[in-house]
Amino acid sequence: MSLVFYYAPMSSASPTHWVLEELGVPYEKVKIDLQSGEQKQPAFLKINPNGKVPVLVHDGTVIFESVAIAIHLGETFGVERGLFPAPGMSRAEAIKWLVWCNVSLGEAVSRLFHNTSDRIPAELRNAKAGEVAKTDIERNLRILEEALAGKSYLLGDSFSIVDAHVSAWTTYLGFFGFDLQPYPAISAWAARCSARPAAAKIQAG
Ligand SMILES: N[C@@H](CCC(=O)N[C@@H](CS)C(=O)NCC(=O)O)C(=O)O
Repeated sequence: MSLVFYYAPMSSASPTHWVLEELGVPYEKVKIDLQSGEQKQPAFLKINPNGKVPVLVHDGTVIFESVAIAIHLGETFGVERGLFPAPGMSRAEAIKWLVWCNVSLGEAVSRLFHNTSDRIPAELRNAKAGEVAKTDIERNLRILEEALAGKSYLLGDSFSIVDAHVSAWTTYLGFFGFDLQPYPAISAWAARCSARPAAAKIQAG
């Protein structure tokens, strides 16, 4: 079995990185230098025509899109390790939160980044669009807060790779200076998740 993970530290690849570490499966890491534009070079585009990380190559099959990778890893390695639900309603909930994270929360975070980060050329940024993105993130955080109220983890009492994937995104929000204090259930859950040994390995890059 072969798993090759193309990534960049502190990027959209971090949720995948965390999931791989939680699963404890052997994998090869290949760091892509986003600053130098390695992701747009022909060698990488041959692997992922989108020119983005993360990418996972599993026994020669290329999987891009971090949420697709999380679902695949969960189904393939997570069930037997108690880190992803077997098919059924709980599996449906797992997929719901993973997809929500990228399509709803993540999309707003990406808009915030593209309209406010100084890594984006000033002429491409729009302060008003950045404000709208911030409001959308706050609305999504209220949804997450409600889902976590009275629960230790997103799917109930036990940690799953869904928590790793989603809390990697809330950690990323912290780098934007987003204050999670007004969301006590998210703050407590995020602290539980980031205390896991796998989380420290992600920070190390
Ligand atoms: N929807 C994709 C987003 C991937 C993505 O935006 N990756 C960024 C890293 S933060 C990237 O590789 N950007 C490089 C570029 O666009 O040139 C996913 O979830 O995998």
